Amino acid sequence: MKVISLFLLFSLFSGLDLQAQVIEDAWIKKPLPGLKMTAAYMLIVNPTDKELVLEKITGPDALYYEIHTHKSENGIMKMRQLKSIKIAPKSKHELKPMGDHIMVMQTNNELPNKLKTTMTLYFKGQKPKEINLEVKKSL
Ligand SMILES: [Cu+2]
Repeated sequence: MKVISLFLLFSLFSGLDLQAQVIEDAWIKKPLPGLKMTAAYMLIVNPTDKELVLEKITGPDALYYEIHTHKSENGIMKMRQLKSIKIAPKSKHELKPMGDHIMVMQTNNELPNKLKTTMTLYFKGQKPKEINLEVKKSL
């Protein structure tokens, strides 16, 4: 019995440790009138000793979410889809306009009227993490 409770305690602790990533300043751009897509940005902080891998995003505002980056091709900035975003141990990764971002596709009609919304981030090997985002106009 003692062994089992110790084991439970240990898994509880390691579970907390795995959830140690921090999301700061998350926001989603209010879709422009008539447009059914937009993008979301945030700072992902990884204070742990292990690499963080963001693999998937879901949310209530759109049919699907993709991870994108911008790449210059012949002097023209183009968006490219990525399979994941890796955040090295003890480092930060900023999703920002003209950089890596979360593409929000086939948005619903409610999103432009919201002030706040949510998304669920799926990091490899971790429990899904729900985050809050501000809905705001482009800077
Ligand atoms: Cu994009």
